[in-house]
Amino acid sequence: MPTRLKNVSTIDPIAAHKKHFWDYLVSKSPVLRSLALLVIIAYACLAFALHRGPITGRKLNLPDLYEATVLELQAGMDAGHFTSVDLVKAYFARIEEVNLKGPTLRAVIEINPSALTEAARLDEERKKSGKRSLMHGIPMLLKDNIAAIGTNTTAGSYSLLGSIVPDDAGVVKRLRKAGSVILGKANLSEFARYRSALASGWSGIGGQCTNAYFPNADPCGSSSGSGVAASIGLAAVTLGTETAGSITCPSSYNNLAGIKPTLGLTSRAGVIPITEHQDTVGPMTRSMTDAAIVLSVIAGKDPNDNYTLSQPQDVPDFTKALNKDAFKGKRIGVPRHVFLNDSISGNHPSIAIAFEQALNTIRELGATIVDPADIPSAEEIMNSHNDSLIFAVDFKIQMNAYFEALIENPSGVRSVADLIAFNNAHPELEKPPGYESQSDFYEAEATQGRNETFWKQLAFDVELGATRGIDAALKAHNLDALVAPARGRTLMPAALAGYPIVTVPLGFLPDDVVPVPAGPTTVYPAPGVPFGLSFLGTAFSDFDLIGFGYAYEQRTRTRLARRAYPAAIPKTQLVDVIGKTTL
Ligand SMILES: *[C@@H]1O[C@H](CO)[C@@H](O)[C@H](O)[C@H]1NC(C)=O
Ligand SMILES: *[C@@H]1O[C@H](CO)[C@@H](O)[C@H](O)[C@H]1NC(C)=O
Ligand SMILES: *[C@@H]1O[C@H](CO)[C@@H](O)[C@H](O)[C@H]1NC(C)=O
Ligand SMILES: *[C@@H]1O[C@H](CO)[C@@H](O)[C@H](O)[C@H]1NC(C)=O
Ligand SMILES: CC(=O)N[C@H]1CO[C@H](CO)[C@@H](O)[C@@H]1O
Ligand SMILES: CC(=O)N[C@H]1CO[C@H](CO)[C@@H](O)[C@@H]1O
Repeated sequence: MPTRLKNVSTIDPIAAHKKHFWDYLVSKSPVLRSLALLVIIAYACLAFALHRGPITGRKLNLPDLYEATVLELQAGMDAGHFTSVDLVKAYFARIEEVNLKGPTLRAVIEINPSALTEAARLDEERKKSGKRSLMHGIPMLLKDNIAAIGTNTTAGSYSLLGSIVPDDAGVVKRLRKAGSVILGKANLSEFARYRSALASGWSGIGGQCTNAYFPNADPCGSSSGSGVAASIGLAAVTLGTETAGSITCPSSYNNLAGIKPTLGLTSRAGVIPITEHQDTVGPMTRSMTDAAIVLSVIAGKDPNDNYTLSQPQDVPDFTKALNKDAFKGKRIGVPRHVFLNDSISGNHPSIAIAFEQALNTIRELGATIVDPADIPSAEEIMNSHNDSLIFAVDFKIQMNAYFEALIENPSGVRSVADLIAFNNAHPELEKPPGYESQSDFYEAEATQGRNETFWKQLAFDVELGATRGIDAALKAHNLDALVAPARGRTLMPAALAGYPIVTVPLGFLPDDVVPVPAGPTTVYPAPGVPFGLSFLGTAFSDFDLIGFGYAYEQRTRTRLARRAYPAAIPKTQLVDVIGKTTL
């Protein structure tokens, strides 16, 4: 069950207290007894009033923003208990509490200055003509590599600060049409970590984002801010992007439901690119239901991204996949070789223990577990770095085109070569101690376009990930999906193949884990940091994987088994903003 606002007081403890007090008084004088009775009645009335809220009982219906679901927020707005404006104010206040103050999570890189105006307009419209969709008035954060007119879109780099994009990203057009409110932009590993192997979650503009489950823990990347913001309710839902693990890993580390869709299901138009051969946009949310709602809005064809033309004729309503019986009669495989090997993944042993329990749960839910169901290309995938040439070549071509298409860029940067020079000229902004490297940019700049080697390697990658990878394992054992811990190499075959991954909470690292440095200021592993479970399937099996993620999530409800550390939990709730004219 979703958690509600904490009650100021509850009736039960008072009743217990009353009993002892009463016994004591009864043994004394009748006058005292009458007086005490009055006091008790008054106290009980007060407690009851505080508990139930004013006459209408309205406060009972206010969802706790730490966990609030899209459906709860819709119900509250439909019932008139609060507005989208209230939600925006509450989320702004929650961001203010923890982003640069207190635990300094640096999950949010920018607030959308028009969010309140957009929300007010959508509130008016709801009153007049009802809601456009389940996303109407729902405030969300976009990873800062997703263009939205009226906000900066920087990928975390000063080279793009103040740049004017030619248009909204394809997914943003769909979200606006559905009535979502763009609350702001989320911090990320700069350029979605195509710069160099810098600490996850760091960008020049946004600084070092950290996990809400342990002070200074690694949030994973590159959709770090989206992950941290969703994990503690700094927005209703968030969007991330994945090229190789950037939705899956931060969903895992931040206790979320994440969907990395099949390549071509969601448009990349207007998204700061790494490679069109792997980039995807997907939801990062606190529940599979929210993720399915968001994906249903953002999926679909876009003339500005021709990969979307390969998707099936009709995009399904992904909320129809939310079936607790999704595992019944299904065959789920375990790609044990390489992917369950801790000496390759570096996984803490507690992850494997939780994973074996998850297999039992999936069995109980009606699936046949095929174990092992190895991926034939597993070792080749582990040893191959073929994607680095694809990234380098595509980044140069696509990033140069992105810079060129900008209507304005105050930094003057118009190419990858300019970007390298900009970073070298502004080390105080882009090369603070511990974050100096831009080796990927140099590697990209040295490439000469999509030559014969490029096409060969690309074909080889698809073969590794798909034909001799995920599809081979599925076919050999007649499987519906594969399942493995999210952390480790699990994401690799899906990255190379352009195949979907659905990730849900699996567990938390134990309290006796000794924190180890993971960057200049971050640590991993660390006590209480979450880890996820990933379902993998073939192209456009997103619908089925959502069903599996949902059935597992509903049975286990792992997310609320542990909360963020106290200082990282914002205190502002809807009750603090409703009816207030100023914050
Ligand atoms: C972009 O960032 C600059 C610098 O912080 C700021 O002055 C400007 O208002 C921002 N633009 C938008 C559209 O928010
Ligand atoms: C998309 O269009 C580009 C040229 O504009 C072309 O090179 C590429 O092959 C097309 N991709 C698909 C999947 O149709
Ligand atoms: C796990 O990986 C290590 C390192 O590659 C290897 O030596 C070991 O045999 C593997 N273990 C299993 C059970 O495959
Ligand atoms: C293609 O480009 C890559 C990267 O620049 C280079 O390493 C490779 O040798 C080139 N292949 C051919 C056939 O020119
Ligand atoms: C909304 C917000 O808090 N934005 C901040 C993000 O982090 C940068 C760097 O610390 C600040 O300059 C922004 O104000
Ligand atoms: C450039 C590169 O790393 N190519 C490799 C691609 O993967 C195959 C199989 O692992 C290797 O044989 C190539 O050398």
